[in-house]
Amino acid sequence: MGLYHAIQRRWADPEALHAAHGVRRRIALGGESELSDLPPGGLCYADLELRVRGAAGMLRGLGLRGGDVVALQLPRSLALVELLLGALGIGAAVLLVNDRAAVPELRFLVEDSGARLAVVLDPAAVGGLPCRVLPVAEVRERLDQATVVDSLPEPDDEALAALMYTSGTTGRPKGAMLSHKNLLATIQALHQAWGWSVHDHLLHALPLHHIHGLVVAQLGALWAGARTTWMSRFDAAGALTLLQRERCTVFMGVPTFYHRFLSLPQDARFDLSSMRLFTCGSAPLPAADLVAFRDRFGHTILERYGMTECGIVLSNPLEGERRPGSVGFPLPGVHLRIVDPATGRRCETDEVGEIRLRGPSVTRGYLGRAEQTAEALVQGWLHTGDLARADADGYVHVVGRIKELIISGGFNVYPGEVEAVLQQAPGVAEAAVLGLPDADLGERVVAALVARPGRLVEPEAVLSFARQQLAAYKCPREVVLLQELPRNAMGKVQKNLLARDWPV
Ligand code: MCA
Ligand code: AMP
Repeated sequence: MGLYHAIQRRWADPEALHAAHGVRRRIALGGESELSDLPPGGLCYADLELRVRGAAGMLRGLGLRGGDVVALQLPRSLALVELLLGALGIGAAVLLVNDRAAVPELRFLVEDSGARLAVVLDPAAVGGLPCRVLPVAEVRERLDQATVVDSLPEPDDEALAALMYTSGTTGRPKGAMLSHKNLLATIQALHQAWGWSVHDHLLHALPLHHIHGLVVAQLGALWAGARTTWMSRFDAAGALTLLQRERCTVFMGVPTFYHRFLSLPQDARFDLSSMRLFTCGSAPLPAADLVAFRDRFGHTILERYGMTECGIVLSNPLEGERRPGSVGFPLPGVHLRIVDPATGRRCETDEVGEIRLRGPSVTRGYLGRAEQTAEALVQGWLHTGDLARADADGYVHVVGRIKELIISGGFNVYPGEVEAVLQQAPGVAEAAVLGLPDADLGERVVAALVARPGRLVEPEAVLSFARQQLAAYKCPREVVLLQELPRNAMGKVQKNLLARDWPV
């Protein structure tokens, strides 16, 4: 079953859509498009389908075929959704790129993925790479002139649908290969678990280039035949105003969103009576924030857990207790083990171990990275690198990570990737990057640097160098200069000491 085909069949399914509103009139997408390409009243499902078939025609016209990869670096826009679904419709796979990625990051992704076509903001950024390039500035016109494709043979459900890049301890991001089946498994499981329906109205403020914003939120809503209202950039007061004004029913966020809701002045009041579901994930939601949000806004946030490599796999229940500090239970079809990472022994109740998973949503591996695939996937079990315990009632509590990962505002930052860049900055000999607790972002990125002998290191110069190479959210917010980094007897940098004594 192809992902687009499966979604499209649901739009045409009278049970799902027609009965409630009539498919020709049901609004799929509305709100703010950064390319201003949404009609003022929003776009209905029937028009979206026509446009997707147009995008499929355009992509075929550019020589794209089933099995090819298309890189999409577009801001939030109808064009992005058309190209995404159009690519899936012809059996091509998509690679979504942050519209604020630095040039070297974009080049790496386009090259590593072997993309045949790259739709990018600045064509010069991918100059010299062996792929066709289409500037975002030309996309709208091309899509509008495209010939609509009548027949789209359905791709196999094991075919590659998306390459989602996540980094690793060694620095370079690696592309998790997600099939149509993998993505559908997450969408269908959440559809049931969260009670999505055609009557839902989602306020969407997450970036569209991650599983959370793309699959869980956007494709989840389209699968349900629900309405989506887009917000270009998240702001707390603006989001709550929209929830109230648009009478939305569903909102999905990272913990930073909720922290910012709670930071609004106490006298800021919003009518959230239309809402039926607030979900949270991508990083741990402090239990106190769940409780404070419930007290202040009258809704209990539903926290869930996921990972690019497997989509969403654990969730608190829609009905029943949503336990603060917990990510709930495995979704149907997901097999969970919490094990001692050293021995593989299954942990007892309340004993902390690594989360290991298998199920239909789990990736088959990383593109062209056999070794890293073998490390992450052992006999079909995904080793997540996250530490958790299951309590006596089976609720899973994520308590930490084995993997070296910083989650800042819901975005993953891999210290190794940032260190590799900082070590090339003027005058820098060594760099240690770590995450410190941060009320707003959960964790913030900071760096300790050691200068080359006889060289002066200017933190400002280092940061401006880093900004050329890395998206801004990965760049350290604080930098300190040290004579040497604290190391243990094995020579390993003791980041725990740096964190404990910060600012060292
Ligand atoms: C923006 N900036 C950040 C971050 N975001 N710095 C550190 N950490 C961040 N997360 C920087 C910008 O580069 C900019 O820097 C300055 O902050 C202000 O930019 P602005 O856009 O105004 O930022 P913001 O509004 O404060 O953004 C915070 C945010 C955003 C809205 C929380 O980070 C966000 O949308 N996060 C969601 C991440 C997400 O969707 N993750 C899901 C992946 P300067 O001014 O210096 O240029 S995880 C996933 O998919 C798995 C499966 C899962 O479980 O969900
Ligand atoms: P990503 O690789 O961007 O998909 O991020 C996946 C990681 O986000 C997981 O391995 C966890 O470390 C973290 N994560 C996602 N959801 C939660 C959550 N609810 N609580 C704690 N950590 C989470």
